[in-house]
Amino acid sequence: MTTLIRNGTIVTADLTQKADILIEGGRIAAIGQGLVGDEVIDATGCYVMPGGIDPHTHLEMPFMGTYSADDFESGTRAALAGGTTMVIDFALPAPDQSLLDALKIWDNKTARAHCDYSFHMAVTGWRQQVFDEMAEVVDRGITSFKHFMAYKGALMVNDDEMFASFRRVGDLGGIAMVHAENGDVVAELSARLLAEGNTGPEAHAYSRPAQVEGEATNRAIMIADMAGVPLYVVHVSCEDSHEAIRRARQAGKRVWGEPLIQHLTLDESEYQNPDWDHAARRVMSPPFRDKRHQDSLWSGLMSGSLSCVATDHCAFTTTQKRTGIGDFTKIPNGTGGLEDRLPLLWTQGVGTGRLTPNEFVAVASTNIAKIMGLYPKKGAVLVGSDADLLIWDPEATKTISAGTQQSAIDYNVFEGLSVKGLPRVVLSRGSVAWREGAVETPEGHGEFVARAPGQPVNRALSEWKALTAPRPVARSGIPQTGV
Ligand code: DUC
Ligand code: ZN
Ligand code: ZN
Ligand code: ZN
Repeated sequence: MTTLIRNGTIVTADLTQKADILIEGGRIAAIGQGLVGDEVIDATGCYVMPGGIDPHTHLEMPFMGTYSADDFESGTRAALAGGTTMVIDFALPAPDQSLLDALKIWDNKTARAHCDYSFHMAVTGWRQQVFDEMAEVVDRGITSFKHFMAYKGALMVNDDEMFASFRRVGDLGGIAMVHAENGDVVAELSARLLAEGNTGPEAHAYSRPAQVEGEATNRAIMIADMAGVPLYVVHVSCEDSHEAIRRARQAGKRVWGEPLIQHLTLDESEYQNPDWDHAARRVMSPPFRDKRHQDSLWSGLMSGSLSCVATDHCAFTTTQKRTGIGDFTKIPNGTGGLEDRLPLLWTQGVGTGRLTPNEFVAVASTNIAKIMGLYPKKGAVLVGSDADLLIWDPEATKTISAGTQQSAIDYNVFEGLSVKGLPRVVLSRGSVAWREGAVETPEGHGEFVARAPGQPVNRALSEWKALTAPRPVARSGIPQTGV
């Protein structure tokens, strides 16, 4: 049984061409003219692109006394409805928990996934067991390790822990990831705001100014450089952080930045809305910023200093958000976006001329696949690649609304925004996964995708060489210190 996608224009990160695609056994078998297949999907008037990859989701995540409301069933259903054919979620051990035990728990969450998935592993505490287990985690195809520089007293790691973990990740050929906010300063500002009687959701934004993100991003970059590890900075929301990433990249460091569709679309005025629910539903970390920061993120995507667009999809219902009434620090942090990422990015990026269709594919899929070790299985339209494909109608429109979304929550932070550019048909490993408003892949169709580590990189740091070089020995035979 073969499937033929006919009459479309294939758009990849580096090429636009009119050609048909033949699919067999879940993979792309041929690309060309005059191909013949059993089942034919007509893509007239559409672009055919690699499926979106969301490198940053939190499905059924235990967080701030509750669980995020979308699980791997509703989350992957939302993903497919918006053209995303793979998500990378976070296995999140408690600070004293075994990484492998946490992985077992996250594996068990995925039984009903509608699309493929992978994991990053979070490092929330540092000890010998964690060091030892990291090798096994890499052997199981999880090659990226996330570190929280915020959430003091819960998930946060200190610099000594981060440095040790980064070195281990580097030695294993993995990628270090950071949530870059200065957790000590956030905790201090939060306590002060509460003491002054600022309990509402707008204080959440005041407690996490752009400087806490800029400082932490700079610090993580320097620590990664000393540790000899590539660094991926999640949810870059401001110029302060983007500037640090730009500078690092210019200096030849392997650092990547990931803005979210939320920060590219919404701004801090959302927190001034007099409706408590409206503002609290938009509480996430980092918070939304002003237009200057938004412009910086768009320019980063356009120039290549920022590499990927994600969602950090971590959805909470209004009831869950209301546990923070009277204390903004108890509002579960997080927003949704899985279903809306690609249509919004297309509308605001390609629709405005800020991104070409090829650049859209790069930041929504291909760059992510390359950085995360998935390419060319994912993120590509090549013979042999998984047939995770979008038949994208650039003329289709809709108004985003909670009433028609797949997500399990009762609102949508993008409510009322119009988009132009939507998936008409979505394929997951050759199976129709979304067509005419319905998800078609069965629950359990989604498979874990193992990733291979890369070569250890970033070893050119001259200071590091000096630190590790044999130390000169004094005449007494005692090694000199302090060199
Ligand atoms: N930020 C959020 O808003 N939610 C989940 C975790 C995070 O870092
Ligand atoms: Zn985060
Ligand atoms: Zn996150
Ligand atoms: Zn389902």
